[in-house]
Amino acid sequence: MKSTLKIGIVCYPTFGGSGVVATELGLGLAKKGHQIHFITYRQPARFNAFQENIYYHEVSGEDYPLFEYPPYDTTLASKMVDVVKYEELDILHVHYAIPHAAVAYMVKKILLTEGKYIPVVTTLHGTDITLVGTNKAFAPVVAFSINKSDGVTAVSQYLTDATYAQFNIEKEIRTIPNFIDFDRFKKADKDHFKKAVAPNGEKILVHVSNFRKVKRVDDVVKIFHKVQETIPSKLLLIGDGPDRQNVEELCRELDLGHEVRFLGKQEAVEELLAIADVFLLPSGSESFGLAALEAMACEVPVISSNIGGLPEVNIHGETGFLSDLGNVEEMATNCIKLLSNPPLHDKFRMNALHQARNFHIDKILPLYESYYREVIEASVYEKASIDKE
Ligand code: GMT
Repeated sequence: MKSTLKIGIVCYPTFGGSGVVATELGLGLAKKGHQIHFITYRQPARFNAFQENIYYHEVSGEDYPLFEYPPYDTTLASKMVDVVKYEELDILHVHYAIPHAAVAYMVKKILLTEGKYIPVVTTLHGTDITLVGTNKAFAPVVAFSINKSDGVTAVSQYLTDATYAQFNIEKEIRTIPNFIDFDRFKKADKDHFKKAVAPNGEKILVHVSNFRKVKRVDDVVKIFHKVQETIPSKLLLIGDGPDRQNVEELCRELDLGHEVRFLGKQEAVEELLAIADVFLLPSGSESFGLAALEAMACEVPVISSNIGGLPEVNIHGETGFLSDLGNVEEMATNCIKLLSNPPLHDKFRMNALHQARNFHIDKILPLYESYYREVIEASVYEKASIDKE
């Protein structure tokens, strides 16, 4: 088999975790010499500079008076067919089952009519299974398109198990965890930054998310409210989304106006993580918790819920503390325990870094590369049996 591959990556180009993982994966694979073709409706958020071996194919929305809902799936499928054919791709890797896995199946069928077999790997990220996927409006298509993918990966053992539990899955799901690029996420000296945020040496608590209900940003504020009663501190809220207005109102009610800063969507999250003392992630559902891993790589201990895949990332009593969903009292107590005990805090910082290294990009990327090769090899037999039909 060729030493480098031509890979099509389909994802949501937003700040959501699945888009971030897909983009970082593409960037990492391109550095290793693979040719990467992103197929999406907007340039992915973290792909913002020219890089060798990377191509971007924009899916344009078709507007026509008849279309109350522009048929994105159809335009995406047509673009995928076009790119697979003309760029002679070896494999398609689609991130987030809905609608990408179903569209990939259609693409496969279209290409088969021209005698080309394109293997498809689907990566499940979380809400495509746990929240959206279980919705009756999507469920049959999700199960079908997972079963029709040539390869399926999930970003945590929890998500693999949850997928088997929720759907009738005939395929082997390979767990390949999310990863971290240590060239980017690392502890850095940002003292000037720290002084601007916490001029009197206050502790800095950070939360990053897309402010959806599932992230429970109101719990973040409630935890902080308790912490700042004991420890002078500031809270940085990074990201934006539907719940932001409610969270802002809660901050006003609790009179936290001067202690909480809403920073909105930020490209350089690592610069803010570099000044953080604790990261808060009390989510109601989290298949992995990439934001927590990014914090840990910057030596920031994590206070989180014990939901979903979070215990695979954040180790209770070592890299941070985990609590039952909604137990803001305990989360605040654990946060105070850490922040008021510098030797313990330092130990947790080092443990967090150590644990993050288990998810080093150099360890995880080869897992994807060998999985692609496995899937491509198996698909040769698949194609041969179809040719015989
Ligand atoms: O939850 C989000 O913020 C976005 C969502 C996505 O798919 O874009 O994130 C999911 O995928 C991430 C990357 O694999 C995981 O780190 C998140 O835990 C997961 N979110 C949920 O399961 C709620």
